[in-house]
Amino acid sequence: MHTLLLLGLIVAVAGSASAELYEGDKVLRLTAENDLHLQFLRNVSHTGKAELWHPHSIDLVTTEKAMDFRVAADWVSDIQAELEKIGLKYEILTENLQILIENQFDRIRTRSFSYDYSSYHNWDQIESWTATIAKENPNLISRLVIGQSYEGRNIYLLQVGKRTGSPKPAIFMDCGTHAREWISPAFCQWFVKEAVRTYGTRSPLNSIVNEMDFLVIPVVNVDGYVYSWTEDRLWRKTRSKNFNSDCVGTDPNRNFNAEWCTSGSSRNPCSSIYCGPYAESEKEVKAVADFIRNHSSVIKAYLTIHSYAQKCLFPYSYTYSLAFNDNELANLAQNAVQALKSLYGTEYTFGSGSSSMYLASGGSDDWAYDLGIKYSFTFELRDTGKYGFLLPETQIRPTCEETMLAINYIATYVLNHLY
Ligand code: DDK
Ligand code: ZN
Ligand code: ZN
Repeated sequence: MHTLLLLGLIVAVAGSASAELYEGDKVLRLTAENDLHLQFLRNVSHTGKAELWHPHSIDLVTTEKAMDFRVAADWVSDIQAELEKIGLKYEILTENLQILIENQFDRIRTRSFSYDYSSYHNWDQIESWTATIAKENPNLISRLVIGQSYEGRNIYLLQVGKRTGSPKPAIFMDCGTHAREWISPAFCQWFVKEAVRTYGTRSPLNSIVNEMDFLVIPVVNVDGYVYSWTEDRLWRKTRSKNFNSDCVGTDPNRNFNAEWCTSGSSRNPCSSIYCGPYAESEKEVKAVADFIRNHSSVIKAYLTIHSYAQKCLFPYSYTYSLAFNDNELANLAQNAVQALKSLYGTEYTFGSGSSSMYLASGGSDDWAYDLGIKYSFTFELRDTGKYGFLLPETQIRPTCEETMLAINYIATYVLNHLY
């Protein structure tokens, strides 16, 4: 514990800030009502004046569904005028994105520091946390390095489960695949902390870790995560160089070998959903895929934690076709989001990725599912756009607490339906 405290103090003093990349940028929520509106949205996003924030593929914009766009400062007044001219209704979600970003970093800089799970942590802190928590709980947690990132950082996996001396079924869960989705690594840390806290008690989580192993990667995309702390808070992709372009990075969740680079992904290295030069081109993706392949006989469920949208998704995302156990997955998802809602009333939707979100090929959940892991879920945590990726730290605890209920539900179900 002392190591962590000391480390925290140093980091709190050093702080970190993003360059002013988003000064004056606004986030607008728009609902297109006709083809003219759709055409306008496609045009502006191809010019780069506005960017569909999340979901990411402009060709999937339809009428009826509200869509959030980040509008670059220089174009805000032009675009607002255009929107009014064509009668496209909008709501301003964020007045000035840079201020929201700076507020978050200010709070991180000025808070009195202790390793608490209701704060966002930078990579150095998380890395030393993985060492400490494993060391302090040798009968429950072991730490493995499953590979290195493009920039040479270790990718850690925490095996969380009571040592029984015989092989146990396992649930694999990864966080931090997308750099800017900070609530995701915060959740993986929360989960491990809860496993430690409830160990030896009569809690559902304790029964789970007695009989199964949770294989948890707190941050998959470590380079991107670091970059989101130091350079660009809204970075999504990896940080690998592209040979044919000055644009950096590949979308790790389009880089898995599941109908790779077909629908809902881009061959343009500048796109935030760039699929990469080939499947598993990213070292981080290869490390995760290799680990899962090598342990596929014990892994009974795959969970990947993202934000934001408040959704529980399951295969498929690369096609509108249904998974063979679609009914079972839908039931499971429904019960999981119901458990989640029971705590604070937070509403999640659920369904296959393609029907509930958008077509997206090369995703880890579809890949794991096609490998034979029949319980495969993508969680999109809070919120639904008010803060989006800049979810305030005050929401970490409630978000993690409610998400625990959904994860516990799924884990218990899997334990009772081993295959
Ligand atoms: O990768 C995405 O675009 C989101 C998380 Se930010 C998930 C999309 C659904 C699952 C894709 N396999
Ligand atoms: Zn994501
Ligand atoms: Zn997301």
